[in-house]
Amino acid sequence: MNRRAQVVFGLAALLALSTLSGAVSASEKYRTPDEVAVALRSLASAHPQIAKLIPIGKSQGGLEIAVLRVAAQGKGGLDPDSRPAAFVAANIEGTHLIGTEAALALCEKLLKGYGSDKAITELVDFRTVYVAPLLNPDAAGAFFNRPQFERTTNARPVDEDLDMLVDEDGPDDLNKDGLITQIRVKDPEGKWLPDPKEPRLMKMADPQKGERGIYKVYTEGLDNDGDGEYNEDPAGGVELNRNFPHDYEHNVKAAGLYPVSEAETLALVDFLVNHRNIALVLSYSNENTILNLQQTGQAKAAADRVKVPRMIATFLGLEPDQEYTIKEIVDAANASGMGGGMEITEDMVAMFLGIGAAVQIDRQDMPGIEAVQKDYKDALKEAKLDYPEKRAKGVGKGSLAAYCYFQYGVPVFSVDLWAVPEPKKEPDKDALTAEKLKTMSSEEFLALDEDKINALLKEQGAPPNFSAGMLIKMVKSGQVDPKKMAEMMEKMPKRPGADGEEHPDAYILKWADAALPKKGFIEWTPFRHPTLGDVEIGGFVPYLKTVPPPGETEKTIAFHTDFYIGLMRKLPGLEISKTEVKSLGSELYQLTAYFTNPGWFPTSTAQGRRARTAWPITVRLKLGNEQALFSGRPIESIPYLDGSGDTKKVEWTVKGKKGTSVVISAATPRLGTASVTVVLD
Ligand SMILES: [Ca+2]
Ligand SMILES: [Ca+2]
Ligand SMILES: [Ca+2]
Ligand SMILES: [Ca+2]
Repeated sequence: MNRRAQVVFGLAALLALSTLSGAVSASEKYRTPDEVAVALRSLASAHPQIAKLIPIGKSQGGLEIAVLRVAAQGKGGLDPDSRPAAFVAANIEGTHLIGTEAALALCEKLLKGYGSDKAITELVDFRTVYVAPLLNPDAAGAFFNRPQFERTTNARPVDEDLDMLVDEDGPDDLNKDGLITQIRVKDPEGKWLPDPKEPRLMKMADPQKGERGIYKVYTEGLDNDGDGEYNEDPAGGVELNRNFPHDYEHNVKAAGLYPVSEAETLALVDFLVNHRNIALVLSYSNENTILNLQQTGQAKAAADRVKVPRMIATFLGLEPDQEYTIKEIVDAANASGMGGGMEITEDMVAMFLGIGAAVQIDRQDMPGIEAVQKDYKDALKEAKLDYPEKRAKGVGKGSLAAYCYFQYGVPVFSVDLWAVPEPKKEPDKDALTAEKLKTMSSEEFLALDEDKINALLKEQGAPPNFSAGMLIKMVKSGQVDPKKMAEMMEKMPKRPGADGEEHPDAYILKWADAALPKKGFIEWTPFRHPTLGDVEIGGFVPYLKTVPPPGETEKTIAFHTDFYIGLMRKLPGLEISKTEVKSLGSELYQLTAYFTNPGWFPTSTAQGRRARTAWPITVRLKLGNEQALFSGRPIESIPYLDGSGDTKKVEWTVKGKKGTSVVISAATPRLGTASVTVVLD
């Protein structure tokens, strides 16, 4: 080989190697939609025995959407597309770039671990994993555009302001910093004012608190079409994670014209319904449904006119036999003072009367979901992954997760992988805690500084009428001792926002200042706007809240890859675990077959059964020509098997010659078929 050939060969080998390893790792860079497509193709071609690339469609913008199937052929006697499978969805919102990287990392781990890692080998041999790393490529591509504008919509052109022009007025990078941020301009008609504690943040004025707005706030840009509105019709149209057919918001433009109106959602739903073997859906999205069990929130009223239960009707001054519109019930409820100062809404009434879409996790499914939640929280703690739990976002209306749980009828879990970290409170060693209080004598308590007691009260979210002075008096008079007081405090309901009324974005700003100085928040800077006059441009940079800085992704991706593989290993299954044959004489045999779910999840969810999208298990007994069924039925149905080895049996009495055989089978689309041949003996 001459030197030039050597160099060329070396380069080619290097290139091949970098392609095989799936290009650049997540911590270094997020991949563009094109790079994701390349990575998927190279993963599939590097592992032809167990990986198959399945293109499922194209986005509105013409970008490829693909699923990588990871499954060993033929093991377990079932075709990969008809044995229990998990579907892993990623980046349906388009802003969750870390989800795409996590899905690719999962593919790599499964493909590389096959043959060396026992748990992965077993999973790939007997189960099937479908991974869709990028479900909203149009929106995801926006991350790589300059100027950068955070976008969650696909490329469907929509006339947002109904002026017969489409996508005519998007944002403009006026200060040429490559980012679309915000404009604020002083205006007596404005509804915004700077937050008193953190004037860089803008808040809506609350007239009830005597606040008056002094600013108008816009997305950075011009009124390109001169219609008086700014950036009212940018490129892009539909938010895919609102376009699925459950609890769909028909009156929201961003949700699409009708459920599954979009190329991407249609491709995905088509894939799901044509792969009836999918028994578990796992998602990487902005939702964390493991920590936040709230489902789609509250139902929109669906029925036109309803009757009100007698007791409530009487209370509201309505006739129990008459039908009312939801609006009439809402008005009556509010007039009755039943809300105790809280406004009663249509959603509340709909929820109470049980009309509209199902929005709560079925009670029977709860224990399983809570067990996963507990495992997850324990694992997070053990991995020392600090996650701001209370910020976890629940399932959205019309979302993929809502559709898959409520209608497709399988267990669904979504994790968001990363969120802006909650600022750590400086632990003050001298600070008084409820724990310390418990061990104190009354004398020790009375020797305490009042400020310390007040700090503890604030920390515990005590009502404002509780003060140090009051507690000291109570202890002095012997009404209460410190131990009792500590117990009382622990039982006290926590007031939300007890630590003063902090702007909801204040913690994000604190974090951005520390982690990304000058790069997370653009300081408000004066700018001469052609039509708005003297304005300031500034605000949070795009993607700050959803895309973690490089270097913060590796640990959480590795953790969640393992957690999701753990969940996939819990997939339900269907086995004929035992058969018994008993001779009753006169060529009569009693047959008993035991059907077992070896998996941890039940064979179907209660919600799936309620929605009628969970198939029962069909058991068949196939007799030979010279045999006859004496008792029992040739086809039996088992509604479902619970998790963790639940077993049900079916019995028959068969008349047949000794030594002949029958075939017993059990089948359900989600779990495939199991069968066994039994000899009459
Ligand atoms: Ca328009
Ligand atoms: Ca800019
Ligand atoms: Ca305009
Ligand atoms: Ca317009």
